Amino acid sequence: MSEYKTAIFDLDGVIVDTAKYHYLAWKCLADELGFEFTEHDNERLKGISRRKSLEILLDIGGMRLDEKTKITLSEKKNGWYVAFIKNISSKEILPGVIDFIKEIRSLGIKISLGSASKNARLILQNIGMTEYFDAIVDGNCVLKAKPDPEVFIAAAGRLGSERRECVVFEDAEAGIEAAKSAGMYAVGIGRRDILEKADIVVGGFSGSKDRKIIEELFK
Ligand code: B16
Ligand code: MG
Repeated sequence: MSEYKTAIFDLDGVIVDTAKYHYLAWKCLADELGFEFTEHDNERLKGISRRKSLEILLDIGGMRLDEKTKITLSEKKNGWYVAFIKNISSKEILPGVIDFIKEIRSLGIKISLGSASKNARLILQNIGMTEYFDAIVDGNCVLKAKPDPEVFIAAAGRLGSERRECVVFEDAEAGIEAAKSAGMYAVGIGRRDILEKADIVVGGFSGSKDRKIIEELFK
């Protein structure tokens, strides 16, 4: 029988691809501030908190601003982002995820969200997936953002699971680092060259080869 009893899913990039909306919203801000922000730059912002993302963005633009302005800009970006995700639906759920969650749930595996986003509940509600989670831990529940392990440790705690019993599914380097420092098994979703610290890396939940590999973890 498997040593893993709990699966913790990151949201953006694992369950739904909202990265494009984060990018558009940050780009609106960069445009307004008068500097270029490319999709390549956006890779640096994946999986990390809104505040840390703003710091990186300002660094890219070579700008130094006071605390009050930073708060205003961060709220502004979030306003655009929330407007972009307002109409997302189940159509944007990444292929194979629901099916995979249903399957491991039927094996008795507990499911938690472990996301840096403060908008996670809104997204889950819009895509109709709230009910699949036994626990939801998001950016509102933690003080320290990924790569700090707090979000995943809190998820395990909510479910009464030992850290070594948890498998984390993550698409960002910072998230893989967080899972490993939490002492959990880390499955990278995406590219092996970016997620090299993960225990294994798969392209997603729908390819038959990838699917077999991740299903085996819970059997
Ligand atoms: P918000 P995840 C992360 O979500 C995103 O990947 C990251 O780009 C974003 O800055 C962060 O959430 C905070 O999001 O501004 O909505 O609070 O990948 O941890 O699910
Ligand atoms: Mg992510």
